[in-house]
Amino acid sequence: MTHTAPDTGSWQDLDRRHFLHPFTDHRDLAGRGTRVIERAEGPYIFDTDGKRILDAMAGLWCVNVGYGRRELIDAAAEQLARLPYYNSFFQCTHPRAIELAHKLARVAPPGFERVFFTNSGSEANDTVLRMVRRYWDLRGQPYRKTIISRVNAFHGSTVAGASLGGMAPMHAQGDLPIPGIVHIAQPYWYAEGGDLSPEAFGIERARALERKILELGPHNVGAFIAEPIQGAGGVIVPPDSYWPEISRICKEYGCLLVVDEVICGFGRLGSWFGSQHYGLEPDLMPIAKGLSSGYLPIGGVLVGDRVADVLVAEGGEFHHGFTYSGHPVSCAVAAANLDIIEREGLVERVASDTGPYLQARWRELAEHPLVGETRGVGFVAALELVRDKARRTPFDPPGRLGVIARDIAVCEGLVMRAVRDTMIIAPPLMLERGHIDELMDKAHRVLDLTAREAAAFT
Ligand code: PXG
Repeated sequence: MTHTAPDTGSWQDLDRRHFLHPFTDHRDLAGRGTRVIERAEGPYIFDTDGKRILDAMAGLWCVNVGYGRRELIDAAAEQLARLPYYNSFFQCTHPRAIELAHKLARVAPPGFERVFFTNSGSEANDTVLRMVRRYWDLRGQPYRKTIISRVNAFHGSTVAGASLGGMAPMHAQGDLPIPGIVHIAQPYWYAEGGDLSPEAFGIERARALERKILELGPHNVGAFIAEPIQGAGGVIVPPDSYWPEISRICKEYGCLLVVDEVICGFGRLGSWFGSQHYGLEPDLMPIAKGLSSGYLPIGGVLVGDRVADVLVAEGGEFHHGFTYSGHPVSCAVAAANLDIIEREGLVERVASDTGPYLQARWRELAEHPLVGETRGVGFVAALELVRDKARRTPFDPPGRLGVIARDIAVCEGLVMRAVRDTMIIAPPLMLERGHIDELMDKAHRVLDLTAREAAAFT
């Protein structure tokens, strides 16, 4: 029997008829068609038309070690054959989850000895919500239920994840946030800093946390949650003054600090965790994405001793968990992934070699007439497309030029995302300098081509 693979058109047709994509306007998508990604190797993805594209988003911020890694494929295959599934409920456990938990305790900052496994970052943040509230109940302070987050934060798409996040379009669908979650303004200096210096603005936005805690009453506030650098919100790098002030406030009022490491964890900022880059001492760290480099779904919450000691010593049964908590195959792949990161020194490379190189070259783009600001840390970066550089005037309507630039980028063989009119990258950590040069050549060309389109805007 001969078997011919469907062509691009047939895939697109079936896709349109049956597949509801995440975060997608389906009627719009049906009109525009989809790009069918079929295989990947190293930092490149290939579509069904054979086009090779440099994936400067590492999938969706996750393929840290790059595509096609034999060790990860073998780890999955071996574990599938030996024990494809067993649960870790009812007094059972299995070697792969134990090994991964042990490895995580080794790479995590001191004071993080324990992990609760989930399947995604969203489930990790649902777990955070329940753990924070359980912790304060056990501490005899049951009023400390409110969690403070930030506008334009992203913490996932489940009900708790979307509520913790600060995305207005998500809140508008489904009557979110759920009670007990409130949001303060974000440290987005370029868009919201006005005449303040970045330093002054950072302090001002951190003090929004203090004002909110005092408004709610410190005895009612359980935790503050934030990404070290907001990812999906547009790679918002806070001014240097921001995090030290946030740390001071959390300590002063005794509220837990939850640092969402789903994007910044596992090397992206040139440190194992984004918390370390900013010198933070979190109580809980939700993780996912780079934990397995996206090869299989897995997430978790790294639980600091302050919380873990109470949950373990006094908590009794924690009525929470998932069928696939600590899935053996996902754990095997994640452990092999951490081995690669360690063996190849990817964190150190991003810290001292390829990260500084990428950032220096990315800053060149600030010379372009369309670019109002470039920013980034390690292997995550952004630039702002603006109509008037001097006045920081955005394009009107917002977001349209960003989509144009994104589409041009793909045509030029580069995945570069648009968040409104902010162009962002978060490439695989295994990029070599040659790949970075390729990325930059393409980015320059994308900006030049985008400028031609921008000329048509009034
Ligand atoms: N926290 C952060 C900081 C994230 O970026 C999640 C939690 C949720 O993880 P899961 O595994 O449940 O998706 C994320 C996810 C985008 C985009 O448009 C970003 C994410 C997810 C979907 C789209 O950049 N980040």
